[in-house]
This record gives sequence, C-alpha cells and structure tokens, in this order.
Amino acid sequence: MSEVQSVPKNLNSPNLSKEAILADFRVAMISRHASLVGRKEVFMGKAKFGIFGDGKEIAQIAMARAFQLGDFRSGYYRDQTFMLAIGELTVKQYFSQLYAYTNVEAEPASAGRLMNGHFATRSLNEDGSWKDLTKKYNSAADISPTAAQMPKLLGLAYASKLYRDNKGLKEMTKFSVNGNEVAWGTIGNASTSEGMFFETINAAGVMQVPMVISVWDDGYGISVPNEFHTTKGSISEALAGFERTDSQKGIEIIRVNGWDYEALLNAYVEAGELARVSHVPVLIHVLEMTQPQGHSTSGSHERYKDKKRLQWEKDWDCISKFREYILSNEIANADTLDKIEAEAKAQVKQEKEAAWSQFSSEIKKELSEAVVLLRAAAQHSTRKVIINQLAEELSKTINPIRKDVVVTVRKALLTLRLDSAAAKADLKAWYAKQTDLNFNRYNSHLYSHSEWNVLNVEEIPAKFNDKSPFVDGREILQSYFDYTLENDPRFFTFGEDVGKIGDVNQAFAGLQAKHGELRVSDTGIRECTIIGQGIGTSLRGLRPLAEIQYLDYLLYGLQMLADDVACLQYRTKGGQKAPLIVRTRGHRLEGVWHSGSPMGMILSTLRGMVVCVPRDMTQAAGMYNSLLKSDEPAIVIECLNGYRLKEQMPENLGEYTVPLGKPEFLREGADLTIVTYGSMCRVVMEAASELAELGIEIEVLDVQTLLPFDVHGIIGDSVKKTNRVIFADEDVPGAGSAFMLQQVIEGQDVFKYLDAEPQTITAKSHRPAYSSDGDYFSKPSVEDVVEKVYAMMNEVDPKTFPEI
Ligand SMILES: Cc1ncc(C[n+]2csc(CCOP(=O)(O)OP(=O)(O)O)c2C)c(N)n1
Ligand SMILES: [Mg+2]
Repeated sequence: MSEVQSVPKNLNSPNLSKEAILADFRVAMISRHASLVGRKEVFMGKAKFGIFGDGKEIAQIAMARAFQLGDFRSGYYRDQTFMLAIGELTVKQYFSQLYAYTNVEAEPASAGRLMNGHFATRSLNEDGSWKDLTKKYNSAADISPTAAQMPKLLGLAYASKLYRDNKGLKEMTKFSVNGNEVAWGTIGNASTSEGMFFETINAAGVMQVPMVISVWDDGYGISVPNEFHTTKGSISEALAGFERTDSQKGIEIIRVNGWDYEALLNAYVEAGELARVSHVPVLIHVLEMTQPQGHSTSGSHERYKDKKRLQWEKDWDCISKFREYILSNEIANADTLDKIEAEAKAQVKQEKEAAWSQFSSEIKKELSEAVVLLRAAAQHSTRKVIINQLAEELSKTINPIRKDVVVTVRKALLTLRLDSAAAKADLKAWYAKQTDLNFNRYNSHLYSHSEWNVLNVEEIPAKFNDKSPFVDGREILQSYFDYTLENDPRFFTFGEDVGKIGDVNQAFAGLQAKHGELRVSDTGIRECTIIGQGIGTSLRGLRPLAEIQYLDYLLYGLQMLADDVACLQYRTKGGQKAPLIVRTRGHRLEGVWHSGSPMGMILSTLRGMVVCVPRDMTQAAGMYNSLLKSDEPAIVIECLNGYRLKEQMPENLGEYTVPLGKPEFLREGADLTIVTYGSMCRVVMEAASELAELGIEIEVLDVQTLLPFDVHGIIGDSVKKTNRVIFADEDVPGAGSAFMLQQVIEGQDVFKYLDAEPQTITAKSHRPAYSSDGDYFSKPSVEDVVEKVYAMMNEVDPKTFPEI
C-alpha cells in the first residue's frame, strides 16, 4: 500500500497549465456554492430534502481529469463536482433535480423522479436505441441504498474485459474501443461496511477488471465515526490482504488526502493508467475529507462532532487548501481567486433562479388555468360559493406544487356532482388532460417504451416433425444455448458451476469447451455481484445470462434486481436500460432450500422486470429467444424437477419465440378453469385426467409469464365460459395465486360471470420438510387439486357429485 501521497510523484504528472488549475478552482467554487445555496433552498421550503457534495470537491476534480470518453462512473450522492467537471451536469440541472422538476431536458438524470444528488447520463436515444457510448462520458444511474452502486461497477468493468478479449465483439464499436474503458466507482467510508462492497472488491481482485474505486472518507457515516464501521478504523488498512504483490495479482491500493490537489491529480492519473492499460483494479482511499454542512438537511452535525473536530474540518477544508496551494505556488493572486469565487457565486445564483423560474412557472400556469376554470364552473353551479372559495384558496398557495392544484380540482368536481354536465365540462376535460400528463410525469417507463418491448416480439411457433427426437429437457436448452452462443456474440453466461461442468443441471455442458471461457464462465459464490456483473455488462450493450443456481438463493441478489434493475427505465425515464436475463430454477424438488417458489416476493419487488415461469424446457428456450429480441430485463425460473423429463426437440430451435404475456391453453373444458404455471402444470394436468374420469372437464391455462400477465384477457374469456376459477401455484397462501386472482378479478370483468367463489390452491405457509413426504404434505398434490375441484362441483350439483 502506498503511504499517503503528499509529494508529487511526477511519474505521470499531468503538468496542468495555470489556466487548467484555475478552471479547476472555478468548478470547485461553483460546486461549493451550489451546495451552500441548495441547503438554503430546502430551508426556505422550495425543496423537501438536500444532500450535497461539499468537502469532497477536489478529489472529484482529479477523478474527472483522469476520466475519459467511454468510461463509466457508478457512484453516490456526493459526486456533483465530478459531474460538473466532466460537463454532464449544469448548475441549472442540479437545482432542477433539487426541486423535483419532471422535465427530462431540464433534469436529464431522473426527470424529477429521484431526490437530489442522484446522477445519471442518458445512454439511450428517445426511441430506446443505444447512443454511441464511446463518444460520451457515462454515468450509471445512482440509487440511494448505501454501497448498492458497487455490484454493477463490477459488470461495467468486466464489460471492458470482454470487449478487449472477445474478438467476436469487435463490431460493437458503439460500446468500446478495445476494452480501454475504466469503470470508476465512488463510495462513502461508512458504506464500505456493506457486504456488497467486500464482495465487489474480492471479485474484482479475482477477475482483474479495470475498476477504480474511490472511498470518500470523511470519517463519518451520518453520526457514526469510523471506529464503529471499519476494522482498524481504516478501509485501506483493513483491505491490505487484497493488495497485489510482485508475484500475486490483486488490487492496487493508493492512499491520498482529499485536500491535496497535486497528490490527487497524480493518484488519479496513476490509477486510471493502471486500470485502463493493464486492467488492474485500484482502490483509492481518499482520507481527510470534510462535511462543511454536515450529512444532509436532516439534522446538524454539531450534535455529534465536538468543537475540535468541527474546527479541524474548517482548517482542512479542501477548497481552502486548494486556494492556499494556488497562492503559495504563485499560480494566481488572491484578487484573481476572489474574482473567480464571486463569478462562481453569481453563476450559481443565476442558474438556480433560472431553474426555479422554469419549474415554478409551469406549475403556476397550471394553477392559473385551474383557477379560471373553477371560477367559470362556479358561475353556473348551485354550489358557487364553495367553488369560488376553493379557487380563491388555491390562488393564494405559496410555492404551490402540482398536488395542490389537483386536490382542489378533484374536490371541486365532487362538489359539482349534482350540477349539469355543461357547467363542469371544461374543468373535467382539463383534469383529464392533466391526468394523462401527470401519468407521463410520474408513472411512465416502468417497462420499455421502445419497439423492443417484449409485447412487440413476433410470435413464431415451435415446429416439430415426426422424426423430432424425444430427449431430456436439459438437452433442448443445451442445443438452444449452443445455437445462441454461435449466433449472438453479445450473449454470454456466468455463474456458480456454469463454466467447466455447464451448470449443475448441465444445460451448458460442453459449451465452455466449445465457445470459450469468455462466453461460458464460472464465478465465485456471490449472487449479489453475479447480478451486478449482469447489470453492468448489460448497461454496456451486452446480453448477459446471469445464473443463480437455485431460486432459493435469489434473495442474495434480489436487492440489486429490485433497487437497480427493475426500476432503471422508470427512474431514468427511459434514459438507460439493463436488459439482463437472470436464469434460475425453482419450485418443487427436495428440502427447505431446494423447493422454493417465492413468486409473491418476486412479484412485489420486481415490477419493471419480465417474470417467466416456463413449465418445460422447450417453453423456456422459446422465452429466452423472445427475451433476447427485446430490451427488457427478465428472470426465467425453470422447473427444477424438469431437466430429465422427455421433451420433443423442436426443429426450429433458435427461431421460435414464446409470446410473453399470453397464457397458453393446456386443456379445454367447460366446467371450471384452473390457472397455473411452472411445475404445477404437470400436477394440474394429471388432476384434470382424474377429474375427467369423474365426469368433470376442467380448462387448464398456463400463464407462461407472471409479468406481463395475460395482456389479452384470455383467462377472463375462459372464466366467462366456465363460470368457475381456481388459481393454483406452489407459493405460500396469499402470494402468487393471490396476484393472479387480483389481476383477473379486477382487470378482466369476470365477477358477474362467476357461479362460485374464486379459489386458490397453494402450498402451506411454511417451507416443505425434507423428502418426498415433506413435499407431499406441504406442496399442492394431484389429490388436493382433484378434491378442491370436486368440492366446488359438489356445491353446484350435489346430486351428480355427492360429497366424498
Ligand atoms: C442500505 C442503506 N442503509 C442506510 C441508509 C441511510 N444512509 C444514507 S447515507 C448514510 C451514511 C453513509 O455514510 P458514508 O458512506 O460515509 O457516506 P457519506 O454520506 O459520509 O459521504 C446512511 C446510513 C441507506 N441510504 N442505505
Ligand atoms: Mg462518510
């Protein structure tokens, strides 16, 4: 580990001109004043919350100097100076985000959807196609959970490795120039305590990917000092065992103080070179940073920092030190620096006012329109006084927000309910228009708006002929993956035991030997960063298939899927996409951790992803094909007990697709509809045969995907015919089955067609005990299905179906 760098090493010294140094001073000043003014805006009630990058300016300027076109940042809420320095953020945009302005041009990171300090660049054109990322400075889209920016950093860096070493990717010139791109991560000192930080560091050391992680160390995580967070109170000391040596690969660790401009410049040039040229991961521990205004606008740091510490922070403020450096090296005199500061201050004020004026005038305009329409409606209303009073109160709102306007209009429409349609027609029409606009502002882009949305994938049926052989299900996948590896250079897979043995169920058996280690690779046991590897590589144009060995272990990676992947298109309003596919296997097998079917968990956390639940491997292969033609992220849950079952090999493997969001009829019948998916399809179909012998014909529908869910209302049509419905799965009661029930009852207008209460068939609330008996007494069985259906038929016609 390097000693704290304080003397310029001069080996890569950037030798900046006087002008460049003063330009850095200007950016630092602009950023600092943005922080100071931002806090005031919150206290004036113009924004709800603020978290700022003051005290971290100089290191970020040094990082920006080493950052090159095509590089990616994955960082956190302190990085405004860096974003300003690379030219991907203006002060006006910064304040637009503080105010939560929904205009995507004014606030291109999140269109007002994220709180301030959440940065992102736009990788996509308006139509959802990729921009040329090699000609841009890129930033992945920030999220709030501490350290959650780390897992995708691994993937962003790994993509460079693939682009450099996989010759098949040479055509993908929009994404890489010979894998020269560095992924730059930033993280707070306290956040390094999170497991995902250590998982990322370890994986980067193993994989030797071009990543530079900066730890902004201000000694605290909100109120808690370093000694409570980190062994030895120092993350670089704690990580010493990861450090590379002359004989062993590992991580380069550099220590540098956050107020030392020259040392920082050198550290970043050195780190950037090492990562870019040699693909060596680097950690820069930036010490002695400060928080001039404390952690955020919620609370003050005087509560937990003593006077000595507060004085130290003042004395070692990085901008004050930078100023001293400029003066003592006679780069400029005090007047020049004062002038730059005054100009920076004026610029911040002017851009802040421009942002406020644009943001607030839009709402004021809506408010004025509403007031006019309310007064007009009042003219013809029997409740004139009340409506005029609502208009009056609305017009007097200080710093109005959209909600104030809409609440008033909705109250007025309720008040006007007994008045003639004509009196309120204009107000109603205006409200309808605003509802559409507000949907676009606050609710759009959960899924892709592009032509590659999964619903646009053309349906191509699988073809079979008399000679098509019956093989183990896993062989269908194996042939499909072989075909896809051959034909789509963007496609690759990785995970535990996926490489050498071709996954624990052998769907990739022999494919590493055939297609190479870059296409089919083993990873450590680290589900969280397996997902991160998928996120980062998919953010850079690749099509990763991230393997999670069993569905029961998805929980380790679920947070990244929920917090990062599922909401990515939404939180950037279509600015970024990460179309990774997670491949896993679940439902029934044996024992508590190999039989899970936690669809409720997935459904409530992964809205924004596609959730595929194939019943066999032929269907799974078709789903992978559909997904690779689309640009949505997805999870595919194969049936753990299905790899050795015989299926007929389709002759158009690699071509056929499964329509996602469209249930498939497995059996037609007039008496009752059962809606199910996955391994339960076989159970229900067996029960259907038994029921047929009892004179009951059930219709069986396989939903195929839970998200999207039956977009054409096929289940509703079936229920309208049979008038009875059961939703069956192996999740706990009130989870996946309840979701399906809600989707059909609320969305498909079937209630009035039902002759009997809709029912669910589920597993027990606990996990299944071990062995086949454990399965039988915990998961729904053929007998359970037969008896439930029979009981419903007994209610309808007890004569024909007497009680068992
Ligand atoms: C997973 C998670 N836990 C808790 C929080 C709340 N939180 C936000 S910032 C923060 C402190 C982070 O400290 P540090 O990493 O040192 O960064 P700093 O703010 O000091 O730059 C905490 C606990 C969070 N955002 N995410
Ligand atoms: Mg900190």
